[in-house]
Amino acid sequence: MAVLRAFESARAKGAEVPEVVCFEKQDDWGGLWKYTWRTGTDQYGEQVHCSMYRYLWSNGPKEALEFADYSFEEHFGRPIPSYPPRAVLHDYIMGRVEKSGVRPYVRFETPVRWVEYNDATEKFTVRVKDLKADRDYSEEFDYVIVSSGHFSTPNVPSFEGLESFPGRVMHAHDFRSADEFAGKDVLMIGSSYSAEDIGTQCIKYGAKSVTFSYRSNPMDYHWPDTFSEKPILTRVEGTIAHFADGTSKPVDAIVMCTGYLHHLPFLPDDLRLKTKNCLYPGDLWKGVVWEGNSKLFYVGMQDQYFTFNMFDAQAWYVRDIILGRLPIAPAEERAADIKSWMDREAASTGPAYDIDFQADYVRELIAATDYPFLDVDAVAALFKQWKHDKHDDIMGYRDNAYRSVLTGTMSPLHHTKWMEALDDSLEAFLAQPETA
Ligand code: NA7
Repeated sequence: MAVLRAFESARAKGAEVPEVVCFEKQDDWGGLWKYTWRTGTDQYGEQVHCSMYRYLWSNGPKEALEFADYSFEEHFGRPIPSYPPRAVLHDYIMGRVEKSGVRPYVRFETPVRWVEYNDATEKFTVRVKDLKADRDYSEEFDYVIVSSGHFSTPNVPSFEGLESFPGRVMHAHDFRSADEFAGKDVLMIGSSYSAEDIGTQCIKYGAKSVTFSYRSNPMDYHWPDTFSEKPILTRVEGTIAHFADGTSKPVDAIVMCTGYLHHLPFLPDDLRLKTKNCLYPGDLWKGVVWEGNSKLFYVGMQDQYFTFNMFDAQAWYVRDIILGRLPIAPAEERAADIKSWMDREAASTGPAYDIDFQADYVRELIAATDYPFLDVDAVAALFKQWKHDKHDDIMGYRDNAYRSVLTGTMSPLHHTKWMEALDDSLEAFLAQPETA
């Protein structure tokens, strides 16, 4: 959507833009933000993209993800609180893209099956499947931009004894509703965003206890007594989970919050990005141009502090390369640039460092195009404040309010504390009195 918007913005300013086709597997746009109850495969046998769950509220302040050219205030007609539930963020994203009129460029229910580059014609052949018509077809393109996300295909490890565990075992990707865990002792494997969010949510909706099992480091928040952190799970015997420190605990269910794979089965080896979830995947100059073929681009493949606005910054950058407005640097320069970013990431000292790293990256991209001004430093400061607020109160940080870096407006407090706000609908959230 960011790429479509980027081209549309150039067109609106009088640029001649090429024909753009967007192939989308789902039946509507919204990517991960498009919720479905489905898990596993969909009605066509395709892998379900959605990793979202009911009751998901933004885990970062909305002021940090605002599009530079479309404020939340503009969309909702008034200031709204800082941590909206999924439906509200979805509405915001949709509002902006619907307004831009780019829907005709998207072929829905059309997953890409294979992409091939032909050296002789210097074109890509893209083979897709029209799911509704049950028909395969191919088309040729000068450029390909991979924007299929990387928080959709679950990374699912295994642990001894799971075969005979009597309770539910699932990955966060398939988690939909915390209600099923009410009254239960739940074990979360992992110590990142999914573990933290699904764990806190399970307690919010009545789980008896949540145990986190970490591979590298505990999260070390000030957890209420219903939570505990254990080192890695070593085995399961019946309902008893055993951990690396020799302790054990009976559990009713296990949720693997073990992250996602960059799964791009429609690309051959020489075009396929292979990376773990990190801030600067290798082989991508400026984080977007494929080193093996500079007519192939990737948008949004990084781990993210900056999200929507980083995708925009990348989309505008890619657009300008395609429009011939930005040059591709010579190979040696590109390699040195990639290396310097990767070295810098490797020297990370923690979240504040990583936030500054991504802020610098986004700033560099924005400076090269006509993307509207975004106060990247102010956004970085917000992220640091957010980290601080989480550290202070992991169960209550969503009750804070922040100032929009776009409009300067201070967000109102939500009418109900997050722990007590059990209805995550757009209507319930927006029932906010304007004077709150
Ligand atoms: P992340 O942020 O990629 O984190 C994955 C977590 O899973 C992390 O704590 C890993 O431990 C852990 N992990 C991965 N493999 C294993 C195995 N084999 N055993 C135990 N633990 C493992 O994914 P999330 O789903 O939490 O967040 C994804 C995005 O969602 C996030 O960026 C936000 O934008 C929202 P590690 O610390 O690497 O040892």
